[in-house]
Amino acid sequence: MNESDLRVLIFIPTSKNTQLPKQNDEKINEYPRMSHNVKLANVEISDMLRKISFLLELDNEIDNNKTNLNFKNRAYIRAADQIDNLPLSITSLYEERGINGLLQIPSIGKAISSKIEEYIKTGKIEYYEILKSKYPIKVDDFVGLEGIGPKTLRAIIDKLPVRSLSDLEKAAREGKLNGISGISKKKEERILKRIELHNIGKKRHLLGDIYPLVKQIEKYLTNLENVSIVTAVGSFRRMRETVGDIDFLVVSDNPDKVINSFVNMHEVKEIISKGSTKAFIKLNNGLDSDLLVVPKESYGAALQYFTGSKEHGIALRRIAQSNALRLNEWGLFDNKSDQKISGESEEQLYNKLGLEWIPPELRENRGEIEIAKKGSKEWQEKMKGLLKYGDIKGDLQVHSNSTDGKMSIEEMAYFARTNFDLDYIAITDHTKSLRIARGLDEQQLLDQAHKIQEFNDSIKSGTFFVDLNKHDEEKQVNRKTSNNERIKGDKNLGDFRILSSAEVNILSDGSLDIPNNILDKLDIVGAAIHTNFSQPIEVQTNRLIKAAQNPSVDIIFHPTGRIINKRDGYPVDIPKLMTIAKETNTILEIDSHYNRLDLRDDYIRMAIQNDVKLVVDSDAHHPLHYAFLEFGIGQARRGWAGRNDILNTLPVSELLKKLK
Ligand code: DGT
Ligand code: CA
Ligand code: CA
Ligand code: ZN
Repeated sequence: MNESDLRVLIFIPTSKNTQLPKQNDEKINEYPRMSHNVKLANVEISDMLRKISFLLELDNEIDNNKTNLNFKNRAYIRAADQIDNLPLSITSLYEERGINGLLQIPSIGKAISSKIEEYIKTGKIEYYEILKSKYPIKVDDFVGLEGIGPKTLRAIIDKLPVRSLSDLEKAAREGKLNGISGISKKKEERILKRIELHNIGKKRHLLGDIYPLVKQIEKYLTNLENVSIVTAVGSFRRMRETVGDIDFLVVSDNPDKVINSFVNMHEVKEIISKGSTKAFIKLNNGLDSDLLVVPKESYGAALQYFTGSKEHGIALRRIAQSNALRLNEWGLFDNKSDQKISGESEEQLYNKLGLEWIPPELRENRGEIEIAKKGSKEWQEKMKGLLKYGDIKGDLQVHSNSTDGKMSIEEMAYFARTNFDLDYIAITDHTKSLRIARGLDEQQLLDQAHKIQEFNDSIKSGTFFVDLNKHDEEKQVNRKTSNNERIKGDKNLGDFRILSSAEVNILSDGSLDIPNNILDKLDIVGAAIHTNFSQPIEVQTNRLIKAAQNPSVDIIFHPTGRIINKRDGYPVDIPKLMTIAKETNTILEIDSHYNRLDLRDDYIRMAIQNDVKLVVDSDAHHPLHYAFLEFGIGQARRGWAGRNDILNTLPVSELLKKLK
């Protein structure tokens, strides 16, 4: 994808609370336009590609031309990974730009784009149907099931009548897998454990997976006649890392019409129920969705009720009760007179209950209600200092195409500056022991640091962004949307800084794969565990402690190594890690990639209570991924993080002073 295309496509999620991320150019940041209906979600498309890859691999076992097939199924996985990481709607992209739009997505070539086109147009892919007809299994059940790949499954289905996940679970419980193609008793147990984890995971969707779809539906509802306000509420508004179902609240004086439009969206698979003010549907991607339509005078009460959490709501009701009031989704009522005393404004509703307004991310009944007493100085201070969505000034985990990133350092810098308004980024390519990512060795790291120094010089002298922009301008001649004005008008371009850095690999014994004398030549150093996950908790904790005690290590990246719904991460003694981090002045990262969100919210809170410093990074492998910062900030807020707790809210010079 080239820069000019990217700039038009790029999408920054809009904040639900307080400050919007700084958005200067409506055109660029606008969510891709939606037609009259909501269509295929990105996850549906990527799921389909994964299913094709899975079946190809099942088939692979008997195919002679193995190399070719391996190449092919990996191409589908790569395409699916890209799609999962794109914070913009593929269907909208296709509607706006046709097959050429699809071809701009990295890792999507002719063959795959035409299959995506077929899927969008017809809801089917012939190629998949043919593959599927060869195997009588429920493909959906097995794709993405960690630990039981196509190869194992093929061995199983050739021997046993296993067709679905529950068949497999049953066979594992009965000990029937043991013995098939090298499946040990231990592996059988592991398979069973994986199935259990998978069953839990299936029910909840990753926030980042559904984010674009939710925004799309929000927009669709907003554009309806008779609709004045639309808010996506529930766990989505609270920025929970996973979402069970998605709840929409709409203000309208014509609920019938809104409900009919809602249940008739193209994206709807099934109408579960439909009343005069509520509807409940199932979407094509398996996500359930609730809609509540209220009149304006009930908006605040409904917003409060429907945002939850349930526990927070129950606590508020108790407060209401003890004051002879009654709280429900229509308003706050006086028991005696039956008069409504609040309803339209959420803030007023909190006030009438003797509380200050509480940001949605904090509404989990984890102590917020006790502190948020009306007029409480402690609360007011906390809220004034609470991390906001525009507060992150620099991104300290950014990958370039020197390793597994998709774009050059220059491009990553350019988009960080022009589209995300960041003041600095650290280039944190992987190091040599991480072979799958073609990690850098000592010399390559030093060369990269040298190159970065030169970039910084040209940023200072004012040539860096100008050259990039010129290059971009040439490509844009025929394009209607040009945002050169804004870039020219931006006085601060020369203030940008690229930090030399690395994501150094922590080895099994806690040592690093790059010596300190090299690391000390970099501006900032992050370290992370990527290998050897299955060691006992003491071993893993000691690895991290040793890394933290290393004077060259500034940050521990994604400290627990989890992938939400996929793997738990390695076991870590978190309180101990916190203590050591504090003692050694080591920063812990909040990795914003929505499948990591690591540290998670409750650990963030724990870190803050222990005075451990944190940073919020995107872990970008592509400029679009800077948008993920939103999710990391959301988790930080859920952990009650203040600006002061998050070091990359500081200007770069001050940040560097805070390092070891
Ligand atoms: P989810 O969907 O599991 O990610 O979590 P939520 O919080 O979105 O929960 P959901 O969709 O079941 O309900 C949306 C909100 O509606 C919830 O956050 C609070 C409110 N709510 C639902 N059920 C109850 C209830 O039984 N009592 C009270 N007080 N509120 C409820
Ligand atoms: Ca929900
Ligand atoms: Ca719900
Ligand atoms: Zn990493």
